[in-house]
Amino acid sequence: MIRRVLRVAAAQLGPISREESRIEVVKRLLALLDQAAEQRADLIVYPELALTTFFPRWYTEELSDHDHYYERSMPGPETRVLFDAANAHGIGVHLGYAELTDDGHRYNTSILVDGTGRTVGTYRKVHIPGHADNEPWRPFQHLERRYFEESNDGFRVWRAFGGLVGMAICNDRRWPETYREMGLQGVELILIGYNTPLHYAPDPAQNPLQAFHNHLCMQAGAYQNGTWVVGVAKGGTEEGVESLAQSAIIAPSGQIVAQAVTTEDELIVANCDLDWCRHYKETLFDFARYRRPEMYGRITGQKGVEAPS
Ligand code: CDT
Repeated sequence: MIRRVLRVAAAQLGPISREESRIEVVKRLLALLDQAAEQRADLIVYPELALTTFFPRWYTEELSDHDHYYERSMPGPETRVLFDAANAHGIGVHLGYAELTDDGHRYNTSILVDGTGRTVGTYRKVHIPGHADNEPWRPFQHLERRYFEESNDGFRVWRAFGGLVGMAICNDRRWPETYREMGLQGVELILIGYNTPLHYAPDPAQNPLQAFHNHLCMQAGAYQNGTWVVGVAKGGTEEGVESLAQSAIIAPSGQIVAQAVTTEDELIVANCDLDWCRHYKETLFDFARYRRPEMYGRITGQKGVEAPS
């Protein structure tokens, strides 16, 4: 039997400063792409909001004051060179960016393009963390709820790279529903970019656990759905804010098979055998045999906690 082995490169980024131009950032992405080509990767996975600094940390009265951080098309004028270069190498690309639509909607988005240059799909972040109003008491803000809408597109899975591929973005990775929605579509590879500050203002007791929680949720999501998960950070100290690195490629067993060791631009590569997923999907997590959806009504029927009286 021919095994479906996809060679995946997770392209972690170090910080992007406020002054850095798109063209300068794309040069960094191209350098990582060159490494991915040298290592014969089939797919390169860049993180969330990979083209700019993490601008939701700054409050502006007018949303439009941050418009220069958004892309109006993808590929766009400054990013086309990246997709052309990837296509020349026959490498697929996953890239996170801020999307501003023609009719004025703002999404935290990722695109997946295959090795022939075909757009497989786009994903718009479902779980938008942080806050929408100015909260100057914080050492830095997390205004994603001001600058991005919650997407209602849901979690799709696409046939690509010889398998079944889905996407999620950063905070999505903390929610089991994210993985299960895709698990129920047979997903074999989930691509996730993240920007995770080490300081969590609402409960700093969580600060030392950031790295643990990052891997905990992605490893659990991989194992419980029998899928590969690729988590890719923009880490390091960006505009004074320290963010988690530790990008990881996780097998359907839940084991980490490759992990970044720096907080800078760094490529890690792993051979992802998509047929390994069957070991879990056809045994312990044989959904059709063992799941009890009739017992899980609250999961979709209820939003917040309703404690018994
Ligand atoms: N980018 C993103 O979603 N970051 C959040 C930070 C915590 S909420 C302030 C995360 O879940 O990692």
